[in-house]
Amino acid sequence: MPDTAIKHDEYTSEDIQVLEGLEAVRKRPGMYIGTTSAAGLHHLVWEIIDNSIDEALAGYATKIDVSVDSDDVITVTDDGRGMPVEIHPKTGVSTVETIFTVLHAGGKFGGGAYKVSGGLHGVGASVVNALSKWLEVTVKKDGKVYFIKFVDGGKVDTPLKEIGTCDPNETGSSVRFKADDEIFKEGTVYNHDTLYNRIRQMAFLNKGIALNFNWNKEDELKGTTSFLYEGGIKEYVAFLDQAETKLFNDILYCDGTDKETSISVEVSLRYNTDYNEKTYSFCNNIFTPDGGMHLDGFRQTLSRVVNAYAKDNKLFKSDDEKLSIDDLREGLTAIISVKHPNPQYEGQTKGKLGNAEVKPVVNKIFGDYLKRYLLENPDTAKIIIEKAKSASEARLAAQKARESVRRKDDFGSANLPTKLKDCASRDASICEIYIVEGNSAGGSAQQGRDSNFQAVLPLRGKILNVEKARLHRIFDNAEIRMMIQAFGCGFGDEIDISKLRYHKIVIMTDADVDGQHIATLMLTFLYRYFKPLIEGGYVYIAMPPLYKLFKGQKTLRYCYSDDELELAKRDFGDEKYDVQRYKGLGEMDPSQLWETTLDPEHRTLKRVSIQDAIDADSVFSMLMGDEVEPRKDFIVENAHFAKNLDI
Ligand code: TSJ
Repeated sequence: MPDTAIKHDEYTSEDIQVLEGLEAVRKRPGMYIGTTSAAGLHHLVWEIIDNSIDEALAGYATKIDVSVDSDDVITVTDDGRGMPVEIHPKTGVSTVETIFTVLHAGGKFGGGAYKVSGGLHGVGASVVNALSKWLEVTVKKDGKVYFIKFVDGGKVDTPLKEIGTCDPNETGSSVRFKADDEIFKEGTVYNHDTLYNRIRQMAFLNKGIALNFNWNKEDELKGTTSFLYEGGIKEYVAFLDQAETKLFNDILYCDGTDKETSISVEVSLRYNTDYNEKTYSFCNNIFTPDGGMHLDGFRQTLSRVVNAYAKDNKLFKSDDEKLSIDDLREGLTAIISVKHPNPQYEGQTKGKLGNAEVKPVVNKIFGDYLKRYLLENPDTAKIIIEKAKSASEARLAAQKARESVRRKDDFGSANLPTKLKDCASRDASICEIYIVEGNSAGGSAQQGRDSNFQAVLPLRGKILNVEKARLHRIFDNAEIRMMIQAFGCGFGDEIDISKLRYHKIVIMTDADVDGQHIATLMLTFLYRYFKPLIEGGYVYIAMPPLYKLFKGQKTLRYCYSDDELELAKRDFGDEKYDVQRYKGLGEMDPSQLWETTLDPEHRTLKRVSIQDAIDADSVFSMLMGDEVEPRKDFIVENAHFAKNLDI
């Protein structure tokens, strides 16, 4: 490249504007990445990966590597064309430098390629740069290797230069960065399972792209996992369904693009013998927890086409028989994935796709396919309709059972369960309820708590396996009825958050495999019957310590993870101390439980996100489902998950 390419010794007015731009990101990072907690930290990685995904979707890259080399350094590499290195006419510096220093520059420099990244937050590489301690870019193209490095929130440290040569057939972009711990004050350590799950999801949602996840840290998770799904979301459905007993072998799949709007649609589904639904919708690779026009279109079409088929083929007993969409949801596993050039997200948490023009596109592409599929596969069509008919009958029976349960217990009233040790305050916004496993731990919690605002509900044994039970059976379970009464807000479709008696619902279980299992059960139950409580951020997991370091009678410190124990051991140097490993909550006396787990000043609570609940739900289905093989595989291959379910 010519010498005149980069001028860093003279600052022009444009340069100053650029610095101001990135400074704005550092001043108000929340505006750009939502939060500076762990979610925001991981968002930086998604932002970078999105760029490589775009390159792959444009047809130029086939492989993306994501590597974690230490706690806080991430490298993303693709085999695309390599970011442009020539001088950009508007900024006077190289395009690659521009991409990283001008806000929202990402899209403007493309060759008109279809860009899908940048959905929910979509802020671009410059924001990542602004929030990094340092960031290095390596580009391979035209047989040359280029390098540029930024430090301290986006200042050029090493201007773009050629650092070597390579095979001219070898091209690609690589970005390596370390997030700034002055911005991410809660820490810059990446979570293995968060990265693993999202990268796998990206691979499911983008068929044919190889995503390799390299966890290079020296711990028990070390290793490389390669994700490549030629079948895309069809394989996603198979994955979500692996623990279920399927009703037929085929997985339905269709895709298509509407020329006029450039909206593309993919739908895949199958039915299993279970009673629950697992339907997830996405726009531009981003999960839309509150659905929207793509999901509405899917449900409308499913109901319209199946009903028309049943009618035409005389599968209904009477003329007015009809399957509702709720009937068709039982046992359904489905993925709806759309790509839209200009998505609009609605709702308080922006989790709902608002573009009305998506619905007719889904109706057309999925409708034409489904109609034809049912005609060509009458046996499968019959199975689907029989399943929905039985759901319809069960729903009527459940409604009756619900009414009788409601009369018996009067869920809405001040009729509280005797096991509940309630708190004094009636101000729900400060009240907390600890749902505690086991009676001995319940006793410690009851004595150790601040009874002004902390209530305790001990649960005995494992709560009902919700996977296997239909709604009317759930309410025969005493533990579940107690929870419903204690929360006070109703359940299912009839939740009234204004009646919720505690704004923190804290699941507290032992830090062992059994405890994790019970936490997963609880989370699955809450996800299925109290979803708005999870969406509203009212559900938490307590984090009791795993270890106590002590000397004689004196407690030196508590450690909440193995990593923390290792760090603590280093901190102590030569000092002599003993380590106690807590096997269960019951081993702590009330004052220790207060100090470590209940006291708002010192405790750690994990807020459960809807994604956590979905992960628990699918882990749970896998561990509880009918199929023995996947369960065994899961436990053997993912032994670390059984230990740490990432909740
Ligand atoms: F932006 C970024 F830094 F976040 C980033 C971008 C990070 C990573 C890991 C990869 C990429 C990236 C960008 N991969 N591939 C590209 N491609 C382009 O920037 C590119 C290359 C050539 C042309 C062209 O028209 O010739 C156009 C584009 C957009």
